[in-house]
Amino acid sequence: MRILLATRNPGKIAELRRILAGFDIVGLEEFPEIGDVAETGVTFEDNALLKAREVARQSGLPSVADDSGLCVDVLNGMPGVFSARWSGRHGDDQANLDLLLAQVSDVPDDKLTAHFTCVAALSLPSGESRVAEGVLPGHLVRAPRGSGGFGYDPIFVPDGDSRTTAEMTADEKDAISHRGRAFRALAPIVHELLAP
Ligand code: ITT
Repeated sequence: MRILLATRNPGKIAELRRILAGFDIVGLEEFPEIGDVAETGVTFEDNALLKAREVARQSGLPSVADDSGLCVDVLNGMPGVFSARWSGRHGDDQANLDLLLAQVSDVPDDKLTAHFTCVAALSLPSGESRVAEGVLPGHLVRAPRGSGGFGYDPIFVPDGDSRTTAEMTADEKDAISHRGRAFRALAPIVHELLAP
């Protein structure tokens, strides 16, 4: 059974292939006619469903999409769904991270709690949809460390570890990450809805 993952990010495609072994996972690079779906929702679930539904409608294939971000407690959960464009420059990881650090510069270290969240959505061409969530709790550090990962990884330390997620190998991060957790929670739902 073919499943379309609504992303052009090869890392996400590889991760979902590992978790949904047995399914034929393809990415949007095989569907150049499908353009980017605007993430206009106000929650991770809104955006994941928007993308999964639109891509399933256009492709005629069961489709999976995810939306994720970093939620900082003293900023009332921001940048949240705006994580990729917090600085106003979409996808500029360095600018987004610099702005966030500036915004928490006066906050005591023990108040720098935060979590990554990911919502993964599965939509069928019929319109039926299901979602699953993954969360990774932790705290922020002011001095970026590590060169792995992307986005806010150099300033995020998960609970139970002293390393930032940028100091972990890809496998170590996948095993605990919000995205890994959301995709693994979605796997039984995919099997239930799509297994022959
Ligand atoms: P798609 O094309 O697949 O939609 P995207 O760039 O919009 O990918 P996400 O929705 O997955 O990326 O993530 C939104 C932002 O949240 C991302 O640009 C980062 O700033 C942040 N983020 C999400 N997951 C992260 C992670 O595992 N490590 C660090 N930052 C992350």
